Amino acid sequence: MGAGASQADALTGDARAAELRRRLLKLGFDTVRFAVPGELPAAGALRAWLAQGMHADMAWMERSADKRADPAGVLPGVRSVVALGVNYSPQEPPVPGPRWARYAGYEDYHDTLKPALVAAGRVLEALYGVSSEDYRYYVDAGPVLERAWLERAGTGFIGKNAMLISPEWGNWLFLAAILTRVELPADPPLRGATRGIGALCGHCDRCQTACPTGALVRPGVIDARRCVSYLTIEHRGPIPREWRAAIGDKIYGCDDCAAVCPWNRFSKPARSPLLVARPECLRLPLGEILALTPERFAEVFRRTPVKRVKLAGLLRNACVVAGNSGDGVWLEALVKLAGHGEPLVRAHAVWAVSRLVGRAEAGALLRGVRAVETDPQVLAEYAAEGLV
Ligand code: B12
Repeated sequence: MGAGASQADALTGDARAAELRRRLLKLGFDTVRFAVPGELPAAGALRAWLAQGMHADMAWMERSADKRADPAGVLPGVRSVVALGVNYSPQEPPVPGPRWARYAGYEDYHDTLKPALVAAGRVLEALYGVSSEDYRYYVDAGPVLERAWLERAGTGFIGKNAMLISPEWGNWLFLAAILTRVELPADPPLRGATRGIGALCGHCDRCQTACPTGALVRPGVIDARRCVSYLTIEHRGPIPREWRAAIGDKIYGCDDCAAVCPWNRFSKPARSPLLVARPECLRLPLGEILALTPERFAEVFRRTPVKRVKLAGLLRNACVVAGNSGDGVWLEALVKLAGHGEPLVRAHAVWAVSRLVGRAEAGALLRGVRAVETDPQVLAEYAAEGLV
């Protein structure tokens, strides 16, 4: 660690940490707390989770497991974790139409939080006389068990829904962490939080009951292979047929296990300047989504997290939602999508048409596109629907 003269040489340890907290809050984080690294129970849970294949196709979770389990593997000599959260509880009630994960109503938090993390690093440098070598910041994408660190720092506790739940903000916090070689005074964990997963949930198990696919296989443990969030966002290929009906009207991500949590009664409307609301994306009617062109997709979802699934992924999800709607009004658009350029979209459109009208009518509606279909994945979908 560099011994450069710091801006706050006059401040003693605790006063300097208080000044750090004050400046980070001023940057737009809603909660700023400190933890001391050490063995995390979650590290063992992570290994068991990976060993059971619950990470689905997220192979990067395996590759980064050692670092996630031990932050010293990320930053040798790490002495503190700065645990940060940004409240994103939306001010507007959800609109009718396809359902989106709430975080999709903001510009991508990875991008909008990053400048504040850069600035936070500068604050550390100024207050402690360290260099940029002495810290690493992450939001979501780094090899860091963010929930576990925020639990250790006392921001909240890990609930039966696996979420970091804050008594002050409920479930709606984006998390970020700074690992640093600076020694900071640790904040205490919440009373009772460390007694184990869901210790502060009591007898409540609304999240486990609410999960449409039974993905919360044990309290605090998500099997990503059946989590709607994974299936509609992270997963690239066709959505396994067994889960499509349960996805219902969810077009991107799922908040069910978080939304039913009684601790949300403490949530407050988001007001951080680090969030850029984009509620208009969430108001797009299903008919417009089914008809999206690459240009329109890029325009509407520019800078939002939705760009991650790309147009084909969103159309795939939209077909599932339309198929589950029970509403024949979408048939025309779906038949058109059964002739789309992407096999992924064609396959889901075939499923949706068949689900809406049954085998005989679907066969008639799809006859034209079926006659020219050559892709094995799409042909398999026709076969599975008995439309050979
Ligand atoms: C991979 C990932 C996913 C995967 C897998 C989910 C999962 N549970 O791991 C998928 C794609 C399914 C997913 C979904 C979602 N995610 Co996500 N995801 C991540 C990511 C990148 C890594 C998580 C990870 O390490 N998983 C491995 C498992 C083992 O860890 P875990 O569930 O997080 O952790 C807990 C258990 O192991 C448990 N645990 C701890 N000790 C013990 C001990 C025992 C004995 C047991 C049994 C368990 C246990 O606590 C561990 C953490 O401390 C993090 C960002 C990050 N870098 O941390 C975001 C993150 C966890 N996701 C986030 C969000 C918002 C979501 C969604 C709500 C998005 C949406 N609306 O669709 C859903 C919610 C699903 C859920 N209830 O977990 C937020 C959570 C915010 C919060 N307040 O908790 C994070 C922190 C991103 C961020 N920076 O804000 N996610």
